Amino acid sequence: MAYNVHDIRKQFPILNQEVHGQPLVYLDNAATAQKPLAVINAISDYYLKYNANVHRGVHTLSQRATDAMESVREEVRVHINATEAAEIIFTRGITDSINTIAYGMSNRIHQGQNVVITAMEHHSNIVPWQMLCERTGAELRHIPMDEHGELVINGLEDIVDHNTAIVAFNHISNTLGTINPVEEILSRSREVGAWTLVDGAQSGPHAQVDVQSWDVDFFTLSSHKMYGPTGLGILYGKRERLEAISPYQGGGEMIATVTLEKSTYAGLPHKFEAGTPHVEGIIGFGAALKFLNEIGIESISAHEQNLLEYATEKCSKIEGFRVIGNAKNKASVLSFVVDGIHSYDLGVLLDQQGIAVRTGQHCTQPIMDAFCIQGTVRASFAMYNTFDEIDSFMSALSRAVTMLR
Ligand code: 7TS
Repeated sequence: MAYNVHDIRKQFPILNQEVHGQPLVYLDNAATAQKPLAVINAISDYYLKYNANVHRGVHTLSQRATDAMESVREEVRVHINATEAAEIIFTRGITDSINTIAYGMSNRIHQGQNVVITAMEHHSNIVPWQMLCERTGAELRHIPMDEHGELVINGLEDIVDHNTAIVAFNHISNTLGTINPVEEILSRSREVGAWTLVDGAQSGPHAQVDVQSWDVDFFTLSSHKMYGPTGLGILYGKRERLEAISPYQGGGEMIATVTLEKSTYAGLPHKFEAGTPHVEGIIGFGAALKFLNEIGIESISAHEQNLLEYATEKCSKIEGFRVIGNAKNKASVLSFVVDGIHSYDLGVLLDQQGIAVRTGQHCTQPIMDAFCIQGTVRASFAMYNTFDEIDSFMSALSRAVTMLR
């Protein structure tokens, strides 16, 4: 079936509005994507018909809420091809997922070992590992990148060695759009027996991932970047890995027995899900996943690639325009600077013309340092963006540049 962006847009009522008297052009999708009616309706249906706490009530509404939530766990399992639903943990987001693993590994790692990340991680995949290294005396290493924003993996054998406890890296960079060579990095990590974690924050809406074919230990997704609700992350972990680490939050529902002196933990997935979960979020995410899969991630990604190529070519006509991140293998993120103009000023003038972009460091300060810049303007595309919107963005950008020069 042909990709029909106009039909898709009808599912996102928020897009149909004016900002500062101009039609909204939403190009901040790498920060968070808009939500289709299917997600909004699923959440409202839950609150209108079966709101209840889960896993605790004998009553009908609680059963319905529990069934709805657990069926999403199974849908996620199918989506990423995990072996069993118990390997799918609901967290608060990517940040929470990574902290869960970094904290959980505290008593498995010691001085003399190392943790490997890359030069292009989001702060949420840097700081938790720095904290782990501070606690344990382990060394933090990184895989460097070149001037195109591609990882330099020819020195991988020296960086990932027999003392590497875990290698944690993103599939797609939120700032550069680079699609990283996941399989090469995983393969080297396996060779030395290191654990692996892939941050799929930016790949969730753009790429289909099969965790078994990757043979990755941990993989994490963010609901709100996949057209689902905020406050929900997915943490996949191989059973034997999840069983080997400790939970970092204690509380209700994650226990088997509790006395005033001592507690024992529940099995997977509950061991990592202390407290009342984000039931509405999980139900909304189930609807988002269904919506995404009905359109098809491959079709969406092909559409976004066309938008990226079109926008990149158009932008190059603006004097002083420089793309930050021109990897050969790149997703639909266009980060750029315009010489002599602060990214924040461009962002404000774009907003005045109805264009929503993100400006600044994008929680990736080390990338800014590597490119010797203070920040970028970032336009990131989603399934509902159109070529006409790119034209509006380009006209608005030209106008902003003229005003600021
Ligand atoms: N990892 C990557 C690659 C990300 O892009 C983000 C969020 C995170 C981790 C953190 O996800 P969270 O859901 O826990 O916040 N990235 C962005 C962004 O690029 N603009 O706003 C949030």
